[in-house]
Amino acid sequence: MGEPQTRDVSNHVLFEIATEVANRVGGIYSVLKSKAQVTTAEYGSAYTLLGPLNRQSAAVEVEELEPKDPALAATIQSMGERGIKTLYGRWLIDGAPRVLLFETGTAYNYLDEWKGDLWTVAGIPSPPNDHETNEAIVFGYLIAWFLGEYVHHERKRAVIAHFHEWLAGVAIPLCKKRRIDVTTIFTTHATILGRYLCAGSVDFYNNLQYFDVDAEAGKRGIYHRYCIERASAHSADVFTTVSHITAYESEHLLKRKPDGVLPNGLNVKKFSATHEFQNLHQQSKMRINDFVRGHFYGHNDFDPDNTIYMFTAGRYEYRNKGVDMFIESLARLNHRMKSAGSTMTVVAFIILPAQTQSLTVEALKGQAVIKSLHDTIKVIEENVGKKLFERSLAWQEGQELPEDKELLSASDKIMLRRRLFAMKRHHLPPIVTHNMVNDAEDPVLNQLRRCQLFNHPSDRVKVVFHPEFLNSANPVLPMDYEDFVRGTHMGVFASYYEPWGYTPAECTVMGVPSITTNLSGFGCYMEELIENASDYGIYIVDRRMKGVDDSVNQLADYMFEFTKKSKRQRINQRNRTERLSDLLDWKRMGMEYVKARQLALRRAYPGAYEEDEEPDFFGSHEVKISRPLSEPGSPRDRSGMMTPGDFASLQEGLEGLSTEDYIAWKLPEEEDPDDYQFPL
Ligand code: G6P
Ligand code: 1S3
Repeated sequence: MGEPQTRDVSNHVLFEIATEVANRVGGIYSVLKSKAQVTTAEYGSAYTLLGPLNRQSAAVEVEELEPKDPALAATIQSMGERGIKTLYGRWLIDGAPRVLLFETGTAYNYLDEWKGDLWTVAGIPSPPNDHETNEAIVFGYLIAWFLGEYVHHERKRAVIAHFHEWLAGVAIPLCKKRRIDVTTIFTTHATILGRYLCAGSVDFYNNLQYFDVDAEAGKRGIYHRYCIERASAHSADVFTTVSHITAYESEHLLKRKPDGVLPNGLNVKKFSATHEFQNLHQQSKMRINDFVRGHFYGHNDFDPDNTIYMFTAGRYEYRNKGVDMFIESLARLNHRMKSAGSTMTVVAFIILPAQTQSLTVEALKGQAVIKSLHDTIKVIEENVGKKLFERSLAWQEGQELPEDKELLSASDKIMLRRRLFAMKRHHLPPIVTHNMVNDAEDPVLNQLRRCQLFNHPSDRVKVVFHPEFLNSANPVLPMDYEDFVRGTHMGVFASYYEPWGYTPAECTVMGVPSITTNLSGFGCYMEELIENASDYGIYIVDRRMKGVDDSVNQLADYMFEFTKKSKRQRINQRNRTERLSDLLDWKRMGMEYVKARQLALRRAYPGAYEEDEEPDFFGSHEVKISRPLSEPGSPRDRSGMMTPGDFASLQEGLEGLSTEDYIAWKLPEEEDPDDYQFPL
């Protein structure tokens, strides 16, 4: 590197590079967006996110600004003079971080030259028609270009470039080869090969160390992508993943043991009292009730008060996200509830975006007939009210009280009868809300059919497949995802391949119990951290040591036991679940990012630190959260706090850094539900 010892490490600059900056695609967008607040609090204007420009989403998410940092302004200007268009501005989210977005289209004239160069300097091939890879190459070369120019203009401060995922990783080997004076971190949120292998029918975890990685990538036509990911992992100063399970996978598939684990946090908004989120649950549940009444019109023979709403949601990766296991377990749950004569009903929602043509007429009709029933009853209510008032005014002592029968006029009765007739249905309530592009081959629909989950009146488990993400402008289920989650009773995420898993974590901070597996990063984290996690509404299905059939039964058991809880027990459990939310707050999880950055600086600028030896940033601790106060104590209880990185190797020795906020976390006091009033 040019002048390694001269840069100021304590007053450094941070760039975070990803393809999902101000551009929602998947999990990385959630990571960057929710983390922005803690990172801007730490860095202020020394933090900038770099990403490709997607004009459509930038138009609503980014407010354009003039760069104040002279090095940044000079770099943008010089790239601009060579035809590269950029957008610099503030991302309009909590924390309002600065972003610099590159219009990759303005650099495509360099594509062939850069592809050739990538082969020469890193031995990475690139086939002609892989658009995603072409984008990754152009973006990577633009980032390397940017960083090279930036450190030429910024001579004093050290620069950390933190890259997320292979799609943003091409610049890392380039930084190494060109000896650009920056220190790099690469965080992988999954491995390409792992995702592909798991989606097939291999016994992934038992064979991890035996895969012939090049051959497997070649067979799947992803060798070039795999090369980019592997080169990113190997050329970065610090290599990290989002969980221990993905660390293990990376070690075997990418052949570099990660330096540490940077788990995903959330921007937790705490309520001053627990009953506030309980009230929100009730309000949202009422809105789900409205949908259910419409969807099941003519078959509303189950009592909303004895109904449990469960759901799964995520990217449509049928096997990886465990949707196969969820449906099979629902079938077994249905059988058990029927055999046990349960009076409860479970409505299970499957929310996975798939290719659809439109909402079905039946789904729209369901909401429409209920709305007109509602409207008619309102008119009748008014008529009856008016009549009752008039009769009451004319009432004399000694007369009979007004009779209910007289209150309903003949025309009211006809109106009502019409609405009731409109609700007659000669077929079962549908299992899907949309017309699917590939109905006959859709894996979810086919499995629901195979398991005969058809919403029959005798079924205790009803299903609704909503193949589109939720939003409040949807005419059938008009709710945003967050409101929907709050209104449900339980999230079920039976993942087989899940490096972290935001969905159960989001449930936790909203106080909604969830089921996850010990193959998900989140599940492993919670299992390590909490004794009797199920008391806290965190159920973990064993998909490691059990056969598939046993795991399915365990999942069905968890759900069945949950249906047996009383309302009071559910309320208590939600309170406990919500108390775990601080555990997932970026204020705590962000500590691992701090450690990774410290390690990156030490590796690039060892001369700037007094001790020669690299401290064990990710050291290990033996601490566990004990069971809830309202559960009987256990002599095995351990107490104290940790973050997932503590199970691996970045911890300790962070001079001048207070770990208080992150480490000395204690469970908040349990609020007794008797202390507040709620209608049971
Ligand atoms: C919250 C509300 C209560 C409501 C309860 C329903 O706790 O504050 O008013 O009775 O939710 O719980 P459930 O599990 O039946 O949806
Ligand atoms: C990945 O997104 P996915 O749903 O494809 O990254 C997410 C953010 O780190 C992570 O939560 C998830 O498990 C991964 O799988």
